[in-house]
Amino acid sequence: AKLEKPLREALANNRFHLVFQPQVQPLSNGVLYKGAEALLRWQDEQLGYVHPDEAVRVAEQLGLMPQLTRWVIHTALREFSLLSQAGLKGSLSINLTPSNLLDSRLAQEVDNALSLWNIPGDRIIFEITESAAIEDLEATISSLYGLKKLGCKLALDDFGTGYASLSYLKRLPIDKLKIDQSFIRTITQSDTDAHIVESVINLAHTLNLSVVAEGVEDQATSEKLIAYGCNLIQGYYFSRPLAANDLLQYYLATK
Ligand code: G
Ligand code: G
Ligand code: MN
Ligand code: NA
Repeated sequence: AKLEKPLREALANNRFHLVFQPQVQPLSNGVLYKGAEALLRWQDEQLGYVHPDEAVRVAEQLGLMPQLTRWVIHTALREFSLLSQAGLKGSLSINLTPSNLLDSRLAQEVDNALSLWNIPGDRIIFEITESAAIEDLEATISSLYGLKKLGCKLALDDFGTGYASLSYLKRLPIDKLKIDQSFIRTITQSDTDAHIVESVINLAHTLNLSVVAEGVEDQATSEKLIAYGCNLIQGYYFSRPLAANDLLQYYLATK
């Protein structure tokens, strides 16, 4: 793979960074800040911007996903700890792939990082992001319980697309559901998509899951989701992903 050498070098030389996208609860007179999702960014000297999906795909192929994820977890928790000392409240969401959950060291590493940065586990949400189907469901579930034992919350990401299916809702010990942006984007134009989203929100609430909608780009979409009872909104309408300091400014401005 042409990305092998650059990826190995980027891992060795700390060439990645993270951005943070706010998740909010819209109010009639502003927004309530609830948390942010950490998103990987890689700006390579030669290749330019490499999309995180691509970086993750190559890391999976090369068996480098444990290292990449370790970098993400440590960096995200370090930055979150500094931001929290500066006054940031709310949660931090971190993406994990199904392969991460088959790494038996994961929960121990998260535990170590939480202790190192003095972060209560219940401020962290792990988003299970599909890059492949979950293969070993028993091992995955036991790994998820390892994270839950640390107090962390779990979200099923990209719900409605690809592999993220109803059987996962039934079997995984999750707390939240993130509805994929491909459904959200069209709810103001397509009655079918609007009905699907409304039904998924109702289904989630019946199962005691809270719902995050992502990819919200305008007020009409946001208002429709709120009318449906959606708990949290993430999208460009409220904020693009931000550098750590800009996240703090965003939070302070919403207070
Ligand atoms: O900002 P956006 O283009 O960053 O993200 C694109 C995709 O990359 C999303 O599906 C997101 O889940 C994934 N992604 C972003 N950051 C990470 C990360 O740190 N780990 C994993 N596994 N996926 C990530
Ligand atoms: O991990 P996940 O698949 O949830 O990744 C979130 C992705 O969605 C990131 O790539 C983020 O940059 C992107 N994103 C978040 N909000 C919006 C939005 O309002 N519009 C678009 N086009 N992308 C968004
Ligand atoms: Mn995500
Ligand atoms: Na998603």
